[in-house]
Amino acid sequence: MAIVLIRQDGKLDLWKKAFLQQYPYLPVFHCKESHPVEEITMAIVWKHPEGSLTKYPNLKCIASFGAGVDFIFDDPSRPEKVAITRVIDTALAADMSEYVVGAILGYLKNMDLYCQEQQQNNWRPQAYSRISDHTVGIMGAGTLGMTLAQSLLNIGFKAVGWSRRPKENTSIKVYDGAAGRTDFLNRTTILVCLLPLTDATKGILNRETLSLLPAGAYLINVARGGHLVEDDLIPLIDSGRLSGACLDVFQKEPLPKDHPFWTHPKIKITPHVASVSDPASVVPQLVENYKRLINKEPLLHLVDPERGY
Ligand code: NDP
Ligand code: OXD
Repeated sequence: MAIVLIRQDGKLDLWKKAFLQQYPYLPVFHCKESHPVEEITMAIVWKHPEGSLTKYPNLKCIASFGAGVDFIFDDPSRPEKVAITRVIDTALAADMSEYVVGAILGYLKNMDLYCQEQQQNNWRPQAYSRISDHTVGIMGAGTLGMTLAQSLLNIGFKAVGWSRRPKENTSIKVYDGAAGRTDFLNRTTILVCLLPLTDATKGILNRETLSLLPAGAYLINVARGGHLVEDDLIPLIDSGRLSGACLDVFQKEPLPKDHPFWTHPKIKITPHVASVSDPASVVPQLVENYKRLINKEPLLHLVDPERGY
């Protein structure tokens, strides 16, 4: 039994080193070195090349390096009966909260505008808003969403959430399903998308749904680019329906150089860095699942293939 690491972002050596630092005798290979394909039982993947999983006849688990698994379902050649797992990690959740809280506070205090003004030596004070003026709506009240909810409550924000299934005993009100979506959006002045990308959530941030927000609401998308109908965003901002957006994820990444989002003054862009799996923090749970495979024990953080997350 052995592990193969598959990713294309130049971080293969870094991850392999992290595994071996913590588990020096682990049979872990990266996909660009010679490795025994018949022995591979676990493939740990991040945006792997389509078709790259087909060469492992004894694969038992496809593990995402991150929280999302949409790119695994997107590979039509993935062996369908193989278990899929994802990362659930307190550091990943804390990082996401820090990013979103930072983006929200920057928005309240016009920080982006002042960055632009500074480029032209302009001294032009603007009205700002306060934490008490806003209700943050967390679309996707799951692992990351509920951690964010707590961070927001800690600093005095009102927050609401939205999930697929009803939830009880939560720190914030969580609306659910299609029936709860309109009420959720009607109350939300800052919308944070933290949904998984599935058939049900693709394109969910569109002209119709975003128009259910109060006029002047702000959008933060830190989930996946496929949630946003990109052509709908700029007209909504230019008409004043939305006051702006902070986007960390895009339909095509890297965002093409000629994309209109780059130059829009009310769109803030970051390069898919809201929260990045930290090898030191995440390696133990990946190795725990490898040991569980060996011992034929139930895997942690299994993804439901029917739900797609
Ligand atoms: P979870 O699976 O823990 O939470 C997902 C939430 O979305 C759940 O509350 C779930 O509802 C809800 N949901 C799913 N489908 C629907 C639907 N059709 N309608 C309403 N609600 C729905 O995921 P995580 O919180 O761990 O991660 C969320 C996403 O964040 C990841 O899938 C990934 O795409 C993205 N991400 C982005 C990062 C970045 O750097 N930009 C970093 C890490 C993650 P229910 O509770 O009922 O199941
Ligand atoms: C993830 C991500 O899903 O980094 O973990 O986007």
